[in-house]
Amino acid sequence: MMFLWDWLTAALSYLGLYHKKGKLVFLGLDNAGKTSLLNRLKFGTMATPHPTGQPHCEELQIADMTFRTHDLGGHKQARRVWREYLPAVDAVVFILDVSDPGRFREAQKELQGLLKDELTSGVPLLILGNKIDDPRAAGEFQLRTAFGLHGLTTGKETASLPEGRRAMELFMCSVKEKQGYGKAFRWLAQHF
Ligand SMILES: Nc1nc2c(ncn2[C@@H]2O[C@H](COP(=O)(O)OP(=O)(O)O)[C@@H](O)[C@H]2O)c(=O)[nH]1
Ligand SMILES: [Mg+2]
Repeated sequence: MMFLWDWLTAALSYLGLYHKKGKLVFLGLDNAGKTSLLNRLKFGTMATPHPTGQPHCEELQIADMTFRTHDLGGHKQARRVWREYLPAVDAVVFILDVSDPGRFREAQKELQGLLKDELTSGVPLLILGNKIDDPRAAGEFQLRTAFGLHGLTTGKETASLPEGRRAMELFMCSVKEKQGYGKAFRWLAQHF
């Protein structure tokens, strides 16, 4: 038990979430890497997170932090489900598969919908460009262009935000190679 607790504490500390309380939701198209990321948070294992009874939704709780995933795109039903959960979230993580430019348009549509959503208009938004280990991966600048992020993001280093702006930033990562998301979550943790 002690060992497990140490693991939990270490994992949350790494992400800047130790002693934090809140609900995070991971959104993105299917295949973006949401389930893989959730599993990584669960001590880097491939253990299966808690099924929620919804086919495209999973939940993981560590101490006072709750992490939840929802697949976007396609199904209207799925959209209703995550919107019902959204009013209660403290931060949103939007995950993109950077190795699949064929789905950038579809992903961008979902991101636009999210950016326009009044339910989460003030909530910090972390955009993760996942799968940078893949040889086909788009670069960060290319991704910012494809997703219209130039001038929208608020800075990787700054904790203080311009008046009235929501915290928003893009970080590149590889869940597979355990790269990039630690820094990204530490950025996010400053903002809720
Ligand atoms: N190359 C690579 N593949 C990844 C990475 N993260 C996830 N995957 C793979 O992408 C596929 C979809 O991942 P999954 O977590 O199920 O995506 P979800 O549908 O968003 O939950 C799986 O085959 C993963 O192994 C990554 O960082 N790099
Ligand atoms: Mg999944």
